[in-house]
Amino acid sequence: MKKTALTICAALVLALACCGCSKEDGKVNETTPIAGGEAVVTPTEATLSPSATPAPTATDTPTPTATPAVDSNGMTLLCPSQYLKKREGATYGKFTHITYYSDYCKRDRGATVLLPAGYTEEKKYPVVYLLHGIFGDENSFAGDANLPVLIGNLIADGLSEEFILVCPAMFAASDDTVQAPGFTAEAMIPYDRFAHDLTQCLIPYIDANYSTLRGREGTYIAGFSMGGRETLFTIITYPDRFRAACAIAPAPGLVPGKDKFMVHEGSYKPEQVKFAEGAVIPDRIIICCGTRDSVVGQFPKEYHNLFSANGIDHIWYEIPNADHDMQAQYSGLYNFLQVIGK
Ligand code: FER
Repeated sequence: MKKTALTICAALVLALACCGCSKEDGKVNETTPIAGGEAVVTPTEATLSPSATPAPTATDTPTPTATPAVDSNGMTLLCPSQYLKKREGATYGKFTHITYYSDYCKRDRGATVLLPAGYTEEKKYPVVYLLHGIFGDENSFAGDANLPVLIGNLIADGLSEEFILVCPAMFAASDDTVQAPGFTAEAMIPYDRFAHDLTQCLIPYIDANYSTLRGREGTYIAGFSMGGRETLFTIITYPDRFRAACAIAPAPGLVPGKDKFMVHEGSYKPEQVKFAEGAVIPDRIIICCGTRDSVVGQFPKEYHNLFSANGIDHIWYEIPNADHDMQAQYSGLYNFLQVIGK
């Protein structure tokens, strides 16, 4: 097979396997609640548009675990399956689509927002910014009907505090650059740029328009795969802005490396991945990955080793038998969302 064909195949596999999940057509009207129903839509055709990220399939759903294993850091290795099922007595929020003006990108940009079911201006809520995988967009997580269920159940059980979930579009191009399904250094630049758009434009927009617990105390960040890499990039770049962070199966490229997809120049040199002495930094950083992740392989573990070598306190755990999949995502989120407000 020719190299270009290989790259396209790899991109296709990734578009199918990665990025969280998305509404089939990826188009959501302004302020229209996004359907969070039971049905999971599977794309009929694998296109390579940014919105072509698939919804989870039955095989992605975690297997039931009666007594899930917990590690020495208190991480529950698999998300208990009952947290992904609707139940009596719990209430579930709905995603809405918003648009904010990014002064950084000089253009309007989209995001989806999941308010807690009982949202009221009388309270101030922490905010979790959740970053999608490569080729995804702001609809990637909003297309996952299980996500509001997981959150509602965690809140109903008192395991999570109520919080606002914001799912941005990470590809922060300042012009009409298309989010091409290519693995080139150039195509990755807008992903790193998102850290600046987030801190300079999106967070201020959310704080101005919702009843939030502003500042570091109430601001959290997490992401899957490319979103995990950008979570790490964002906290290294803006360490004092986030209370806690979670990188689920973070993709390569934060530091130089090479994998089957491309050569990564590295956003930072390994020795730059550290916090200054006495700096205000996140209270909790979680890095996790499936034990059989076929997309990012050992890169998350290498981040863990780098963080350890550079003296960054963090939690590392592996999700038994998970690939680059929903099982890994739900495990990471199940643990991380319990950190909110604590
Ligand atoms: C890579 C492998 C995986 C990469 C990105 C990914 C930028 C992202 C995967 C995903 O988001 O699911 O080499 O390079």
